[in-house]
Amino acid sequence: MVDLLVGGPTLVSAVRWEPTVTSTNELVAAAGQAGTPEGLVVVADRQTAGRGRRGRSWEAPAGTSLMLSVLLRPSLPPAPLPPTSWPLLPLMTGTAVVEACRAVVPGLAGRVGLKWPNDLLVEGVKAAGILVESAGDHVVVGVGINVDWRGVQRPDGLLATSLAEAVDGPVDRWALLEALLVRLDAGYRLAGLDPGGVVRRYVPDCVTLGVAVTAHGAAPVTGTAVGLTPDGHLRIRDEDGRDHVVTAGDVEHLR
Ligand code: BT5
Repeated sequence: MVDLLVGGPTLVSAVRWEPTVTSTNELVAAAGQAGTPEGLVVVADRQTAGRGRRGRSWEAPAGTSLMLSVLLRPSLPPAPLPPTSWPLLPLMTGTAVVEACRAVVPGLAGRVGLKWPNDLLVEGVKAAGILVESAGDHVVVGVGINVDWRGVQRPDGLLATSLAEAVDGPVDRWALLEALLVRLDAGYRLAGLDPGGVVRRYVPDCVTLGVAVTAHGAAPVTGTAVGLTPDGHLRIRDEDGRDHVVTAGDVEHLR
């Protein structure tokens, strides 16, 4: 992957660091509407209205996490991605996140994985989330990684871990940011060149595969997660041997 980076990452056009924002996704979406070029990155120390998927919230004590959003315009050269392939971007981002975490925190190797579609789990507990939102011709890729929550009062009732807790040692937020942007750049360019490769690269890190799950959607489905479709949808085989394809929603690991 990295050999495609000869000449360095080209995705990033500007990086803005903000002490406090409502939501980095909100800021970058507004920039996208205003015609800002691809590659704006907004990083915040604290969010007052951090967003999760489906109207949920993302909470993180100030200064403990890496929270950022990147503006993409996937229809543009050099490797345009047709809108039909935009749903692959969350999976591409998940791969970049897990690879960056492993690269910067070697003690995590073998202990991190992606719960479909794109929660980063450390030994089964969530340590990062991804929110990809699109409007018109732009896409906002939002990533929140719990970097170091040691000794920090965590939000009430939240089952979460952080990278530093997992390895019982410090983790460099800025090294993680750099590692993530490099991998997002590579993954994004590869997605444009070979959309089918996004799922192939994602599968080895997906800890949902082979696990008994319930997908909570309009009609809940329980069975074994047996694979992904080329579009990145989850295939669940129920106890009668019937396959169900789940395109979105929340999946619960049953063991
Ligand atoms: C996500 O949603 O996991 C996507 C989170 C994306 C956050 C980033 S931060 C930078 C950018 N700007 C934003 O405003 N958002 C993005 P979802 O799968 O819906 O998970 C949300 C659920 O995870 C919540 O309902 C909580 O149960 C749980 N949660 C909230 N904060 C968490 C945290 N820091 N660590 C682990 N779990 C958390």
